[in-house]
Amino acid sequence: MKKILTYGTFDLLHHGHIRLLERSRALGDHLTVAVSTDQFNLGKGKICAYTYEERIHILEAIRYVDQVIPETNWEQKIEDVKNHDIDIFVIGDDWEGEFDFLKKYCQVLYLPRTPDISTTQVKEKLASVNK
Ligand code: C2G
Repeated sequence: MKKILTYGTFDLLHHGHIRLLERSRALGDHLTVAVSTDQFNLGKGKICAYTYEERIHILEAIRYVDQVIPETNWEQKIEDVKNHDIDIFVIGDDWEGEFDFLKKYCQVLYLPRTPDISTTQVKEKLASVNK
């Protein structure tokens, strides 16, 4: 069984997220998604619209996602790859090169981001229509 792993916040889920998850799952037989906790997001400068519990509930409902685990720090990836017998680490190419250190443990892929959509854009669009 080829196991895939990716990480993210996945706030205000949109089709860019779904396309990333869809392409990731298509690389193998099982996709684990490590979802950033609210505490970890504060460190990323992100305050989410949806809580961690809400975000993992949404992700667990997605057909491409087989398992959801918490992302609580920047240092957990090597252990996650080892503990979950991961074959491929995948993430959007906005992170190009950032996780090449994982190449010692698994294949590392950066997938093209979906253009013209982001959680920030969704928030801005909502703010403008509610003025
Ligand atoms: N993404 C995408 N296209 C978009 C927006 C996002 O492909 N238009 C991808 C990102 O590249 C990432 C995933 O969707 O692979 C989740 O995006 P975020 O929730 O913004 O995740 P991020 O804050 O980048 O967290 O340790 C890694 C970090 O936790 C990644």
